[in-house]
Parts: sequence; C-alpha cells; structure tokens
Amino acid sequence: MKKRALLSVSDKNGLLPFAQELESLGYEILSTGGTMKHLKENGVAVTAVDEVTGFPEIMEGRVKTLNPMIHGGLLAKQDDPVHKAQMEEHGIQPIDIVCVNLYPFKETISKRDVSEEEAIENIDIGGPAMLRASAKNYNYVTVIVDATDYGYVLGELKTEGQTSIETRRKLAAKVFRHTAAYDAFVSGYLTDLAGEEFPEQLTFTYELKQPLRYGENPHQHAAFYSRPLSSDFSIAYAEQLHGKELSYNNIQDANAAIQIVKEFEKPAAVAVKHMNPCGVGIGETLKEAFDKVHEADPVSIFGGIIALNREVDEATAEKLSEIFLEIIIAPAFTEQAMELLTKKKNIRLLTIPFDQHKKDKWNVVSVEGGLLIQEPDTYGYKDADIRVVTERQPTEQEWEALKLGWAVVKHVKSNAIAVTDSQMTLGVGAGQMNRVGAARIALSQAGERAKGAALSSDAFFPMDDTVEAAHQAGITAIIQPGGSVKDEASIKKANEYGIAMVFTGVRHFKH
Ligand code: 93A
Repeated sequence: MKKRALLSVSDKNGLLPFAQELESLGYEILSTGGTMKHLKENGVAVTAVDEVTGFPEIMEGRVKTLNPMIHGGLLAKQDDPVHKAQMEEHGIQPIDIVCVNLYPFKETISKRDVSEEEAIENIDIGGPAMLRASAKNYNYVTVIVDATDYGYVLGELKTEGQTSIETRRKLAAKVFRHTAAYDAFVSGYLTDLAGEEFPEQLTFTYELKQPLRYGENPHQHAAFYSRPLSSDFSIAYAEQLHGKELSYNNIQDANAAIQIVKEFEKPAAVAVKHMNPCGVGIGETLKEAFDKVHEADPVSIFGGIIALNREVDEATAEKLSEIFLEIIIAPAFTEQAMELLTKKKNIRLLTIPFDQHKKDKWNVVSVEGGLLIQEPDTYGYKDADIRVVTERQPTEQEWEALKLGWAVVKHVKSNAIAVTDSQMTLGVGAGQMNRVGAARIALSQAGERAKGAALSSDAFFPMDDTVEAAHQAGITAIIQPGGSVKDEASIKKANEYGIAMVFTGVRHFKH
C-alpha cells in the first residue's frame, strides 16, 4: 500500500517543493481545498480529503477534516491487531506524514481594529485536532507544523526511507508547544474581550528572541524570550545594528534606560548602571542632553547603557564615542553617527520603534514558585495632585527641577532620592534600606551642586531627618508624596529653613 501524506496549510510557503519530493518518494498526497488547489495548479497529483471521508467540506470549511476516516488514519497504532482489524472493517487507511499549519490567528488579532467575527473565524479547530492526534501518535506518524522542518524531514526520508523515532518525538513536542501557544493567543484574546482581569489561569506564551551566553553570572544558563503582541516600544522589539551580542545584564539595563527615557518629550538622554539611572539630562538638542548626562556623574557613566529619545546625530555621536559605553539605544542613528560609532567594535547600537505605542497591560516579575503581575507604573506628574505645603512656593526654576526629579525618582530602586536642577540629575541615591541613607548618598554625590537644587523622594519622609540633611547640603526645594504621621515635623523644618516643599499624594516604590 502506498504511504500517505496529508497536507493542509494556511501558509503555503515552501510547501510545493516539499510535496513534489514526497510525490517522487512515492507518497499519495491528501489535501484540503485551498492547499489542494495550490498543489494541483503546480502539477502535483492530489487526493481530495472529501474523497477520503466520503463527505464534502461543509460550513465554509469549518468542517473539513473532522472525520473518523482522517482521525482514524492519524491515531491508529498501525501494527496493533485490534486497530488493524478496525481499520479494515471501516475502510480506514493509515496516514504517515502530516503537514499542517494553522489559520493565522495571531496575525489576525495583531491587525488594528480587527472585528470579533474575523478573529473568531480565524480560530482553527480542525488543524490543531490533526496536529494533536498525529503528535500523540508519534510512534507512527511524522508531523510537521513548521516549514523550516520540511528539509530535514525529507533528508531523513531520502537517506533512511523513514524518519527516526527521535525525530518524530521532537516534532511531536514542537506540535504541542505550538498548539498550546496558539490556544494561549485565543484564550488571551477572549479573556480580554470578556473583560476578565485576573482569570483563574494565565495562559500567555513567550517566543525565543535569543539564547544568551549566560545569565546574571557566567555559571547561570539563560535565554531571552519576548511576549508576542506586547509593548513594541521596548527592549523586546529592539533591533541591534552593531556590536557584541547583548548579555542578560545588558537587557535588564537597557530595559531600565528605555523606561526612563520614555518619560520625556524634550530631547533627553539617560545613563543606566545596574538598572538605576546614574545620569538623566534634557536639553534643546540631543547633544546638550547627553552632555548633561555625562556631567551628572562622569565616574559612573563609564561602561554605562545610554538611551536617547531622538535620532543620534554626528555631534552627539562624537561625544558618545569619547567614553567607554556598553550600549546606545535610540530611535535611529544618522549615517555619520553610525560611521563614528561603529569604529568601536564592541559597542552595541540598538534601535527601538519610539513612534509605536502598543503598551503592556501588565508588568510581570517572578518570585520563586510563582509570579506577580501588576499594572505598569505609568502614573505621571499631574497638576491636580500637587500641593505646596510650605510657606514658600517653589520658584519657576525650582518647579522645573522638581518635575525632572519626580520623573526620575520613579525609576530608581527604593528607597530612592534624586537631586536635580532644571536640566539634569546631580545625585542619585538608590536601593537603600532607609530613606535618609539614600538622601545622604544623593546629596554627597551632588556636592556643591546641591546648593539651590531640588530633592525628590519616591515615598514619604518617616521623619524630619531628610529635610535636615537636604538643608545642610543647600537644597531649596523638595518633592515627595507626603502621607506620613510625621509630615508636620518635616513641614515645620522646611519652613524653618525656607525650603519650598511639594506633596504629590502619589508614591512610586520600585523594588
Ligand atoms: O475550519 S477548521 O477548523 N476545520 C477543519 O476541519 C479543518 N481542516 C483543516 N480548519 C481546518 N483546517 C485548516 O485549514 C488547516 O489547519 C489549515 O490551516 C487550513 C488549510 O485549508 P485550505 O487547504 O483550504 O487552505
């Protein structure tokens, strides 16, 4: 009896040469409507699935292959006496090779303004059923869901006359990953549509973006996965134009830098080390912004990760190339900037699509044994929240410095303090276990520059010691959420020193 291959694909790329080879190896080709048409037009002899089932494709193709003549052929243990007898009784013939790819559900829902009806029509039912049946029966059936596997399956068929059990098992595992991911897109779409926020099970899927040489440390294996249909203004959608492969730590730092630079409309630059900003600058030009970043902390920027929110021009590139940097991320680089920067072999140059704004609905972090999800902290500075609590109002320049500090401190690991002027950070205190400790670090880094500068705190002052330290360093304006039982003590002290203090009513912890 002739061996049989069932081909039923939405994406017909690469199928024709595969089918031709199968034909020349003596396989009978079975196929569904569109696939059959494509093959026949190109001279491949095909048996229609409805000839096998004795039943027409009905309901606009919704029921094509869902039939025991097909599924019996896919699920039969071909050398089992009982199965063999039943196949004979019902006229079922085994199917040896299955090649199916599914209705393009992900592509359909990623289109803007897709209708519910169109999305639902693109939920494939018969395809996954065939894939799963064949994958379950990998002892007998070779199942291909990915066109990149055509070549290597053909290779085995030609050299060995059949595929090996190892190959079939691998292909089966791939099928179940594929159908699980497919269902994750369907369930995600419908869960969103139904407005269910925290369903009893989370079913999203990730795709390998790149294997990594190692993790946070060289003895840890690691890889980078991206979530399809997620925020496109992100490291997961970055394109690398130049330089060494990104490392695990690079990706975390780049992610942090991108989140900060997103805050600014004006030309802005950010330098990140260990996921905290060591310099943030804004200016009339990108070069001016980067100059500020460099000036902010000329020591820590060494080996830093830089994100910029404008196309990098020659003038900025010149400044960037003067120091050792790990990564530069921007919406684009001019030709001259590329020429300058690519002289350094190792520097990584990345572009990300700043103009697209598909946002992630959730932030996800892992804890041992589980994960936490929350809305991203996109809460910005709002005039309506702001309350000046001291006798003195901030001056115009102080307001600028406070706003800049407030935008930055949100992205600094708690307890976080930022000292800023109207254009740049002057000192950053990150990740301290007490607030005044973070303040001391930020203030000592700012040094003389703290005089007349602003201090921003991600959460309230539990006591008045931070105001005291701020005053001693020469700070004249403070922004913080307020809300401590000791607020009055802090306000009193600020009034004593003539500091203008502003409460936002909103805190920005970042752990
Ligand atoms: O509409 S279905 O859910 N019902 C079926 O019985 C069925 N059989 C195959 N989808 C079904 N397929 C899918 O049709 C395959 O997964 C493949 O994506 C597509 C191929 O159809 P055509 O050959 O007509 O282009």
